[in-house]
Amino acid sequence: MPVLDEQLIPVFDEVVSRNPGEIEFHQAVREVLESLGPVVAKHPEYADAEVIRRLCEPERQIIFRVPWVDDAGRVQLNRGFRVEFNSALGPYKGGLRFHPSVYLGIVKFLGFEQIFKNSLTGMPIGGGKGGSDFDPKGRSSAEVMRFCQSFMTELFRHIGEYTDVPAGDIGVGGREIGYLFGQYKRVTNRYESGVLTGKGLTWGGSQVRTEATGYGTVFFVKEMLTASRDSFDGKQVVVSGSGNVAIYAIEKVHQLGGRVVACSDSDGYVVEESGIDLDLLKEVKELQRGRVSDYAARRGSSAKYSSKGSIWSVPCQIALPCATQNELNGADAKRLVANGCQIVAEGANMPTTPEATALLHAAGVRFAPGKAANAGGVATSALEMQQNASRDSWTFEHTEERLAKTMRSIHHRCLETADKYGSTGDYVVGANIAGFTQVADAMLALGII
Ligand code: NDP
Ligand code: 2IT
Repeated sequence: MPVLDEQLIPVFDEVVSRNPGEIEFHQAVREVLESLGPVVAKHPEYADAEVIRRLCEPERQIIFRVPWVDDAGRVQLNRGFRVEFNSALGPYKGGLRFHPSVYLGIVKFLGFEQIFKNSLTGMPIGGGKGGSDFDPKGRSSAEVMRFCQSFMTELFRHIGEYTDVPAGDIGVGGREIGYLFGQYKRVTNRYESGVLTGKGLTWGGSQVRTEATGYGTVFFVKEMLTASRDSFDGKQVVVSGSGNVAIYAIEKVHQLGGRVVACSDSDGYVVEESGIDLDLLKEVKELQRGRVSDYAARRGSSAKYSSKGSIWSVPCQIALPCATQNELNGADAKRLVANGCQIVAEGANMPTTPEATALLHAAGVRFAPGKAANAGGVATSALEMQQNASRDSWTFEHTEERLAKTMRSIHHRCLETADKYGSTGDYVVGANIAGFTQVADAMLALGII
């Protein structure tokens, strides 16, 4: 495991003691701090102004009650969160996650990651994240609507196009953004398009936002392949998850000539040597809100479904974890290495455990961290904000080209920065340092706030 620079040990210890039990937040902070040794050595001004300690403390954390009534007339209760982490570069920006596992530690890890990711995009957006322990699974659309309306009835007072701009994440897609935007509009009496991103195309949304995270991850891998004079042509790819990020990662891999042979959900995974049938997967997941097992049943004997074991035992040259945090562990990394995997790129946020990351690194597998590889989603959200601000809308082609250009630029910045700080080819170091220095310099310029 990488070690922490001596100067940064007390900073990390303070994060652990001030945020007890928030293990995902500790993990995300540690992973960034591990890269910053050479930066603090070169730039004493950051320590003088306590930039890193301030960066690890959210600017504001909001926790609120979300009561709602289910279809049977019973009162239900959930907890809502919005962590406004850092606004040095722009209004807080980051998604909302609705999943039973959500608690403050998850929201803080995601908000912390978001600061550096948003900085890497080069767009004027700060970092934040929110969500709820609400479980949308098995709930009717009417229940989801009532939950979203209750959630926004409190959240509205904290957000705004110049303050904080939420979007989707796990469990929050176009349907939920619609209900949230509707309630925001109702309680504020303002058609403030720029307050949320991921909106529908007929009411202020941007082309390509739905596809952006998955497409962007694959564009990033394309840059990695191009750097070694290689391409997706004929490559076997495994994508975990089957939600928004996974579906559009699969689509772009197929468009670029690769073959995705497996995908998953939290119940199991499906393997299909001839390639996942994306039209059917979209129908099952997006239209019917079904499961990967339903997809497998519809495909018959060409697909093998398994509810046991790990998707990472499926041989591939490229692995794209696109489901959730810590879904790829040490044992999985060993399997990937043994099967000849060459590239792992994180479509999800922090899906690879620290042990797995270290094993992949030691084995020479090229590894793209989420804050670089999945930044295409939030970058396209920033393009949505631009279009809203100018009351304009761009074509699919133009927006996709902007996304591709952003991913090229992030890839370039990662490699250039890694090289400058003596870790040539290390995307983790490059992403962390490039993301950090831009925010840190802004924080220095803005004074002790
Ligand atoms: P979705 O809700 O659309 O899909 C999530 C997928 O991950 C589902 O297949 C789900 O399976 C699976 N999953 C979720 N939680 C778990 C779990 N605890 N164990 C196993 N599988 C799980 O979410 P997204 O596709 O939007 O998000 C996926 C990842 O990408 C997240 O890490 C998110 O933070 C990240 N991300 C998303 C962006 C976006 O724009 N949406 C942008 C950047 C990153 P099941 O249905 O069984 O729960
Ligand atoms: O993790 C992420 O970058 C997102 N969920 C998207 C955030 C956004 O504001 O588009």
